[in-house]
Amino acid sequence: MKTTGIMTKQTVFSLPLNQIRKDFPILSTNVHGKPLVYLDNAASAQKPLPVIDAIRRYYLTEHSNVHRGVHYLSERATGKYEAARSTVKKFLNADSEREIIFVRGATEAINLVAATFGRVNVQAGDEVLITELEHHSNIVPWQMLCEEKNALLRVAPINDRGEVILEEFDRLLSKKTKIAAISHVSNALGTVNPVKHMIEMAHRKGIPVLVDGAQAVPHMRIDVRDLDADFYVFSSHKVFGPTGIGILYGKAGFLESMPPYQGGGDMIKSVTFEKTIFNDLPYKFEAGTPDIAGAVGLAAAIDYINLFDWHVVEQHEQELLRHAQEKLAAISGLHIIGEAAEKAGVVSFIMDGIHPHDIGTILDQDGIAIRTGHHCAQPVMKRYGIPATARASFAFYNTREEIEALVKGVLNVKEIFGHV
Ligand code: 7TS
Repeated sequence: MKTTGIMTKQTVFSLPLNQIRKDFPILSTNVHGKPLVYLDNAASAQKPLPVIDAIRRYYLTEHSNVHRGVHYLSERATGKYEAARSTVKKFLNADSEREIIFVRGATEAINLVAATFGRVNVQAGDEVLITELEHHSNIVPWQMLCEEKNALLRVAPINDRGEVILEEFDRLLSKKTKIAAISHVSNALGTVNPVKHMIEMAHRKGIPVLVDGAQAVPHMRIDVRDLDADFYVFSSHKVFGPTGIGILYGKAGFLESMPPYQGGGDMIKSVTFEKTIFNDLPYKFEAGTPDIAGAVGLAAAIDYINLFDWHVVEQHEQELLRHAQEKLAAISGLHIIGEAAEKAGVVSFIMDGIHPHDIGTILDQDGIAIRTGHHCAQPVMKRYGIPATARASFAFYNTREEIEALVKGVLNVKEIFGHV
């Protein structure tokens, strides 16, 4: 199959959306006889042809196991896998490939840090600090750790707009805090946290910080050295790459001091029944055969998004967000949940007398895909006293016309429920 290669390096001031959308064939499909309007990008983004083709090409011509054989294909697969690591290293502006660990996704990355760094550093009476707007995957692993260790999980609250109250965050960073784990962008509200500032606050007290970047990486360029993040995690599938793979970035000093997460092949230097010598970074944390094709696909996704000028992407997404918020907020009986000054890619809303699931089901009949529910952020729902929201989430390939379709669809929902 030929890669379209439609996109070339962009130096334009607005996104060539028609061209871009051709790179994502699924966006041109019909759902229930209507053109698909895909606004569930926070759950998972769609994949451009260069990603699909890279995976296909890998299995057609390059596949074997990595780091094992002396033969041609094994060396080829190893080369591709390690080249993908270099691509990720450059993408995050990390210091070294040793700091880039391939994992299954953001969830596994956080579990890894909780189970290794946490197991060694958190003891009875210590504290772990998170915020009130975390996804369950940045709550539950820490809760499990704290229960096991008899430690305390502390939570920095948010205000009514959905912003972390920074004075509270600072106050809760105490002598007992062993790590702070904070999301960069909230999946339920779209709030962009001032993570650089929050990391500075923690570092002033000598506390390391893990940043959950699952919802940030698709919307902004990340520089882990500029942020000075100690750990930064994200999932490939939200950034236009394949499912089943993601990244744990960690500063080498921390990763070196941490015990392995899983034991098995590749993470060892030598094994006897008496003693195992663990491998060097990053392999110490990559037990077993990794998702090689996934790494190849993720690198292709990064190469693809690197074609764009990210100022232009951010401007376009902010314009979509502004437009959607303005139009939706004007509908009587509709309430936007999450009105932070800094937001990215997400509009969560509720409607008087209509359950979010009904909103989602009716929109689906119009070909419009949104997510409804608690978005794996039940504490956020609790904070607002609601069980669920309807959530539209955007990617750079979405258009103003799709926002219009959403607004029209929502007005139709109102009409069906007789709230005209
Ligand atoms: N952290 C945040 C902020 C997320 O939004 C998600 C997934 C995760 C972590 C977990 O990522 P995973 O790839 O390991 O599952 N968020 C969503 C969502 O908003 N809708 O579906 C998944």
